Amino acid sequence: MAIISRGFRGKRDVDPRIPPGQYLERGFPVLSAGPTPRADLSTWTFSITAGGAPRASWTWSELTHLPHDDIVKDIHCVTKWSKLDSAWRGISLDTLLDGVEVAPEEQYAMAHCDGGYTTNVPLADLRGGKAWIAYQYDGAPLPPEHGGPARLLIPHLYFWKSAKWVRSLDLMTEDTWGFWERLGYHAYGDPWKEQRYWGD
Ligand SMILES: Nc1nc2c(c(=O)[nH]1)N[C@H]1C(S)=C(S)[C@@H](COP(=O)(O)O)O[C@H]1N2
Ligand SMILES: [Mo]
Repeated sequence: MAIISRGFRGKRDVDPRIPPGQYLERGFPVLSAGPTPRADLSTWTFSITAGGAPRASWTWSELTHLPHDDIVKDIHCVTKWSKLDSAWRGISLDTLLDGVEVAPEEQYAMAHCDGGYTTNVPLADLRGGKAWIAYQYDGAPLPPEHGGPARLLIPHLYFWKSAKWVRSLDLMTEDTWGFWERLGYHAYGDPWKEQRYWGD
Protein backbone atom coordinates (compact mmCIF):
# COMPACT_ATOMS: atom_id res chain seq x y z
CA MET A 1 0.00 0.00 0.00
CA ALA A 2 2.54 2.60 -1.11
CA ILE A 3 -0.03 4.68 -3.01
CA ILE A 4 -0.90 6.87 -0.04
CA SER A 5 2.39 8.69 0.25
CA ARG A 6 1.87 11.64 -2.11
CA GLY A 7 -1.67 12.64 -1.22
CA PHE A 8 -1.04 11.90 2.41
CA ARG A 9 1.88 14.28 2.64
CA GLY A 10 0.08 16.80 0.43
CA LYS A 11 1.58 20.27 0.31
CA ARG A 12 4.36 19.34 2.70
CA ASP A 13 5.88 17.07 0.04
CA VAL A 14 8.31 19.79 -1.03
CA ASP A 15 11.81 19.96 -2.40
CA PRO A 16 14.29 18.92 0.31
CA ARG A 17 16.45 21.86 -0.79
CA ILE A 18 13.80 24.33 0.43
CA PRO A 19 14.28 25.12 4.15
CA PRO A 20 11.28 24.99 6.51
CA GLY A 21 8.71 27.76 6.04
CA GLN A 22 10.10 28.79 2.63
CA TYR A 23 8.49 28.63 -0.83
CA LEU A 24 10.13 28.23 -4.23
CA GLU A 25 10.59 31.49 -6.13
CA ARG A 26 11.49 31.35 -9.81
CA GLY A 27 11.99 35.08 -10.30
CA PHE A 28 14.54 37.20 -8.48
CA PRO A 29 12.78 39.66 -6.14
CA VAL A 30 14.54 42.90 -5.21
CA LEU A 31 14.56 43.72 -1.50
CA SER A 32 16.24 46.97 -0.54
CA ALA A 33 15.72 49.06 2.59
CA GLY A 34 16.51 52.27 0.69
CA PRO A 35 17.40 53.70 -2.70
CA THR A 36 19.89 51.95 -5.00
CA PRO A 37 23.27 53.70 -4.76
CA ARG A 38 25.36 54.19 -7.92
CA ALA A 39 29.08 53.56 -7.62
CA ASP A 40 31.94 55.16 -9.55
CA LEU A 41 34.28 52.27 -10.31
CA SER A 42 37.26 54.60 -10.86
CA THR A 43 37.24 55.46 -7.14
CA TRP A 44 35.50 52.36 -5.74
CA THR A 45 37.44 50.22 -3.25
CA PHE A 46 36.70 47.20 -1.11
CA SER A 47 38.41 47.25 2.27
CA ILE A 48 38.99 45.05 5.24
CA THR A 49 39.32 47.08 8.42
CA ALA A 50 39.52 46.26 12.11
CA GLY A 51 37.83 48.55 14.60
CA GLY A 52 37.66 50.98 11.66
CA ALA A 53 41.43 50.94 11.03
CA PRO A 54 42.52 49.82 7.54
CA ARG A 55 44.06 46.38 7.08
CA ALA A 56 43.72 45.83 3.32
CA SER A 57 42.07 47.49 0.35
CA TRP A 58 41.46 46.61 -3.30
CA THR A 59 40.51 48.84 -6.20
CA TRP A 60 37.87 47.54 -8.61
CA SER A 61 40.59 46.49 -11.03
CA GLU A 62 42.65 44.77 -8.33
CA LEU A 63 39.64 42.92 -6.98
CA THR A 64 38.35 41.68 -10.29
CA HIS A 65 41.80 40.46 -11.34
CA LEU A 66 42.05 38.12 -8.37
CA PRO A 67 41.26 34.44 -8.99
CA HIS A 68 37.47 34.10 -9.01
CA ASP A 69 34.97 31.35 -8.31
CA ASP A 70 31.86 30.52 -10.30
CA ILE A 71 29.26 29.75 -7.68
CA VAL A 72 25.89 28.03 -8.03
CA LYS A 73 23.93 28.16 -4.78
CA ASP A 74 20.43 28.21 -3.35
CA ILE A 75 19.47 31.44 -1.58
CA HIS A 76 16.86 31.95 1.12
CA CYS A 77 15.21 35.25 2.07
CA VAL A 78 13.63 35.70 5.49
CA THR A 79 10.46 36.95 3.73
CA LYS A 80 10.11 33.26 2.81
CA TRP A 81 11.21 32.97 -0.80
CA SER A 82 13.99 30.59 -1.79
CA LYS A 83 15.68 30.56 -5.16
CA LEU A 84 17.53 27.46 -6.33
CA ASP A 85 20.75 27.33 -8.34
CA SER A 86 21.48 31.05 -8.49
CA ALA A 87 24.69 31.56 -10.49
CA TRP A 88 27.31 34.06 -9.43
CA ARG A 89 30.92 34.96 -10.04
CA GLY A 90 32.91 36.34 -7.16
CA ILE A 91 36.09 36.40 -5.13
CA SER A 92 36.20 34.03 -2.19
CA LEU A 93 36.58 35.74 1.18
CA ASP A 94 39.31 33.13 1.80
CA THR A 95 41.33 34.75 -0.98
CA LEU A 96 40.76 38.23 0.45
CA LEU A 97 41.42 37.29 4.08
CA ASP A 98 44.51 35.26 3.18
CA GLY A 99 46.89 38.20 3.13
CA VAL A 100 45.27 39.99 6.06
CA GLU A 101 46.50 39.81 9.62
CA VAL A 102 43.64 38.74 11.86
CA ALA A 103 44.05 38.62 15.64
CA PRO A 104 42.63 35.51 17.34
CA GLU A 105 40.07 37.62 19.24
CA GLU A 106 38.72 39.17 16.04
CA GLN A 107 36.01 36.57 15.50
CA TYR A 108 33.22 38.74 14.08
CA ALA A 109 32.79 41.04 11.13
CA MET A 110 30.43 43.84 10.17
CA ALA A 111 29.70 44.45 6.50
CA HIS A 112 29.37 48.14 5.61
CA CYS A 113 27.66 49.25 2.41
CA ASP A 114 27.10 52.30 0.28
CA GLY A 115 23.81 53.70 1.56
CA GLY A 116 24.61 52.81 5.17
CA TYR A 117 23.30 49.23 5.41
CA THR A 118 25.20 46.99 7.80
CA THR A 119 25.02 43.34 8.78
CA ASN A 120 27.07 41.26 11.20
CA VAL A 121 28.47 37.80 10.58
CA PRO A 122 30.93 35.57 12.44
CA LEU A 123 34.32 35.51 10.70
CA ALA A 124 34.14 31.69 10.60
CA ASP A 125 31.12 31.98 8.29
CA LEU A 126 33.16 34.06 5.84
CA ARG A 127 35.90 31.42 5.65
CA GLY A 128 36.09 27.89 4.32
CA GLY A 129 34.58 28.49 0.88
CA LYS A 130 31.26 29.76 2.25
CA ALA A 131 31.28 33.45 1.29
CA TRP A 132 32.22 35.66 -1.63
CA ILE A 133 32.34 39.22 -2.87
CA ALA A 134 30.11 38.63 -5.91
CA TYR A 135 30.26 40.91 -8.93
CA GLN A 136 28.47 38.91 -11.61
CA TYR A 137 25.05 37.31 -11.68
CA ASP A 138 23.99 34.90 -14.41
CA GLY A 139 27.02 35.71 -16.55
CA ALA A 140 26.52 39.48 -16.55
CA PRO A 141 27.71 42.34 -14.33
CA LEU A 142 25.69 42.34 -11.12
CA PRO A 143 22.74 44.72 -11.70
CA PRO A 144 22.67 47.72 -9.31
CA GLU A 145 19.32 46.72 -7.79
CA HIS A 146 20.83 43.33 -6.83
CA GLY A 147 23.89 44.95 -5.24
CA GLY A 148 26.14 45.86 -8.16
CA PRO A 149 28.92 46.57 -8.56
CA ALA A 150 29.58 44.04 -5.77
CA ARG A 151 27.80 42.39 -2.89
CA LEU A 152 28.50 39.94 -0.18
CA LEU A 153 27.22 36.44 -0.97
CA ILE A 154 26.73 34.17 2.06
CA PRO A 155 24.22 31.63 0.76
CA HIS A 156 24.14 29.43 3.87
CA LEU A 157 22.60 32.28 5.90
CA TYR A 158 19.34 34.15 5.25
CA PHE A 159 19.84 36.52 2.35
CA TRP A 160 19.74 39.73 4.43
CA LYS A 161 23.32 38.80 5.42
CA SER A 162 24.35 39.05 1.75
CA ALA A 163 24.98 42.78 1.92
CA LYS A 164 24.45 44.62 -1.38
CA TRP A 165 26.80 47.47 -2.44
CA VAL A 166 29.31 46.23 0.12
CA ARG A 167 32.39 48.42 0.59
CA SER A 168 34.08 47.05 3.66
CA LEU A 169 34.24 44.31 6.23
CA ASP A 170 35.19 45.49 9.69
CA LEU A 171 36.73 42.87 11.96
CA MET A 172 35.37 43.01 15.50
CA THR A 173 36.16 41.36 18.82
CA GLU A 174 32.46 41.28 19.78
CA ASP A 175 29.31 40.45 17.86
CA THR A 176 27.62 43.82 17.31
CA TRP A 177 24.26 43.92 15.46
CA GLY A 178 23.74 45.42 12.02
CA PHE A 179 20.73 47.15 10.45
CA TRP A 180 18.10 44.37 10.48
CA GLU A 181 19.55 42.64 13.51
CA ARG A 182 18.89 45.76 15.62
CA LEU A 183 15.32 45.85 14.26
CA GLY A 184 14.52 42.32 15.38
CA TYR A 185 16.17 39.94 12.95
CA HIS A 186 18.19 37.05 14.35
CA ALA A 187 21.89 37.73 15.00
CA TYR A 188 22.98 34.64 13.02
CA GLY A 189 20.18 33.68 10.63
CA ASP A 190 20.44 29.98 9.77
CA PRO A 191 17.56 29.23 7.36
CA TRP A 192 17.60 25.49 8.21
CA LYS A 193 16.97 26.35 11.87
CA GLU A 194 14.44 29.09 10.96
CA GLN A 195 16.48 31.70 12.83
CA ARG A 196 14.38 34.58 11.51
CA TYR A 197 13.84 36.86 14.51
CA TRP A 198 15.11 37.49 18.04
CA GLY A 199 14.37 34.45 20.15
CA ASP A 200 14.10 31.98 17.24
N1 LIG B 1 22.91 47.21 1.25
C1 LIG B 1 21.84 46.42 1.38
N2 LIG B 1 22.02 45.09 1.29
C2 LIG B 1 20.95 44.26 1.42
C3 LIG B 1 19.66 44.76 1.66
C4 LIG B 1 19.51 46.16 1.73
O1 LIG B 1 18.40 46.69 1.94
N3 LIG B 1 20.63 46.97 1.58
N4 LIG B 1 18.59 43.88 1.80
C5 LIG B 1 18.93 42.52 2.23
C6 LIG B 1 17.81 41.62 2.13
S1 LIG B 1 16.63 41.69 3.35
C7 LIG B 1 17.75 40.67 1.16
S2 LIG B 1 16.54 39.49 1.16
C8 LIG B 1 18.67 40.69 0.03
C9 LIG B 1 17.90 40.90 -1.23
O2 LIG B 1 18.77 40.86 -2.33
P1 LIG B 1 18.15 41.06 -3.76
O3 LIG B 1 17.46 42.40 -3.77
O4 LIG B 1 19.27 40.95 -4.71
O5 LIG B 1 17.13 39.96 -3.93
O6 LIG B 1 19.65 41.69 0.13
C10 LIG B 1 20.10 41.97 1.43
N5 LIG B 1 21.17 42.92 1.33
MO1 LIG C 1 15.38 39.67 3.08
